[in-house]
Amino acid sequence: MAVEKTLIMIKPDGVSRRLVGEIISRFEKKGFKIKALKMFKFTREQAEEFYKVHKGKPFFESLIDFITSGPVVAMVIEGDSAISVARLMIGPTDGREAPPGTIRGDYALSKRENVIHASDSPESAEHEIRVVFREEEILE
Ligand code: FUP
Repeated sequence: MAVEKTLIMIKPDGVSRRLVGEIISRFEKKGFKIKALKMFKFTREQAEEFYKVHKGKPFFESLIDFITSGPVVAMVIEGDSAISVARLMIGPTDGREAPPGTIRGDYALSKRENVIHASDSPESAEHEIRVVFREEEILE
């Protein structure tokens, strides 16, 4: 048992399709605590910092265009094994391959516009939380 924090982000397609309540509800019902929550629009600079591990990859520019195209909703959730459990809940990157029952499997039909992001490791969780939230915005 390890209590972890992870960064969840509903992407611009999820917000414009009005899936925010539905998606937050899934994480609450699973048993996670919400420790921070905000809606905002990424600047290009902030988005490039958030996704810096992908810099230089063929899809990088298109990913930055997409993630800065509208508001996102980000939250820090906390619970047992939060990082790996959240990854199971969102499903594989490509919505066409994500199994039904996962968030991408239920709501996405694209690899780029795939509704949601969740940190994939303790290192990325720490980095992503730091890019999006100030320390005082996260509850004890
Ligand atoms: P994931 O961790 O499942 O969000 O996926 P990755 O870290 O591999 O990729 C980050 C984001 O880049 C994905 F959510 C969508 C986008 N992407 C593409 O648009 N095309 C690709 O071929 C791979 C990723």
